[in-house]
Amino acid sequence: MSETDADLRIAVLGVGAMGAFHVNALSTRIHGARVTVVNDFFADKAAAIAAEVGARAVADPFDAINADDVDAVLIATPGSAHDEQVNACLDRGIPVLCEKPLTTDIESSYKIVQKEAALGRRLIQVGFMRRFDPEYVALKRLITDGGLGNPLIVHCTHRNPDVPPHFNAEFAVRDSVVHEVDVARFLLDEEITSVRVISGVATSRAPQGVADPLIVVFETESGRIVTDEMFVRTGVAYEVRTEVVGELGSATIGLDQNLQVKGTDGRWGGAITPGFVERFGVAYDVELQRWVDAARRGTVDGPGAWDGYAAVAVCEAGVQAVRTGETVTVQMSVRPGASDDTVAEPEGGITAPDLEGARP
Ligand code: ISE
Repeated sequence: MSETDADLRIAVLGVGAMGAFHVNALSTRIHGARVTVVNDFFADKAAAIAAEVGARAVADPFDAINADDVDAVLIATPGSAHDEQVNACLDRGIPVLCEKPLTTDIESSYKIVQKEAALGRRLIQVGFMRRFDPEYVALKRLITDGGLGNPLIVHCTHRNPDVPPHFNAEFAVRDSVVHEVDVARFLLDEEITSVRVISGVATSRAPQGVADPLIVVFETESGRIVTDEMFVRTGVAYEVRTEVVGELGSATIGLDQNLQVKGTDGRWGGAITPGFVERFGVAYDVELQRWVDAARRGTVDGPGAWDGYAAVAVCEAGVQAVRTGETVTVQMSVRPGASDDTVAEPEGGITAPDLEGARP
């Protein structure tokens, strides 16, 4: 940026459902930013989304990253494209918000961690939006303030109403369980050291031979246990709950406690959340606003390359656990310049997000 108070000019790579959602947010609800360039594998899709927000469509993602009218990049392309695209952002020295996964294998993720460390400044944020959800923020604060005493166990439930047929157990680990991996690291402030995946009777909604649901059991460095029920074809709704059990009590989030109605039909109840955009819409917008604000200050204010790498490493162990049925140890290299804080935390700490102007 030439002026510190100028809008952050953003290239969005990949405008499938998530990328298009972010383009819309950046153009309507997020302050201090504007989308100048849109890129997608499908040129007509890029052109249509670009036209909606007064941006230009660029066919080559690397031309988009290196364009003169781009100060920062948001990557929402398929995971297999992330490695080269994130590296190109580092080469140019501009901030990048990359949807998970950081890359699709441990080695390339670690190389990115090392490359950013060598640059001496943080440029990468990874799209673990749950860290910006008001309920997760409140839970984290409760733990940090000692309200639960020593947290002993985290129980997670992650249910999707439906997914495409290619979504097998390994895919579910990489694409869905990855969120609980980050949540566990965020809430407990320590690394995950081993993973076990148990599958029982599968739902008849799952394709033949696909294990769904799964119970994933993580162990952390200090020996805490995290359980995750991962069920991606419930046929019901989007349900993400987290309960932390500590020495002084327990706390639960994600109870869908919205408007409760008692009707003349003799029934009572509220609305169930259909999908992740509805459940985490506010979190996505807070994430974007904090990323934009931080980028304009020349910094990063959210989960970074190390968190992306750690998630890839744990998911890789998770995939091995699916394949072998064994408890698999997570293989992680040393964090460059590691100090006591091994789990990166947002620069702004765990303060409640400012929701002003960030409602989907
Ligand atoms: C999806 O990619 C997400 O990120 C959602 O948050 C998660 O609930 C879903 O299972 C994933 O497929």
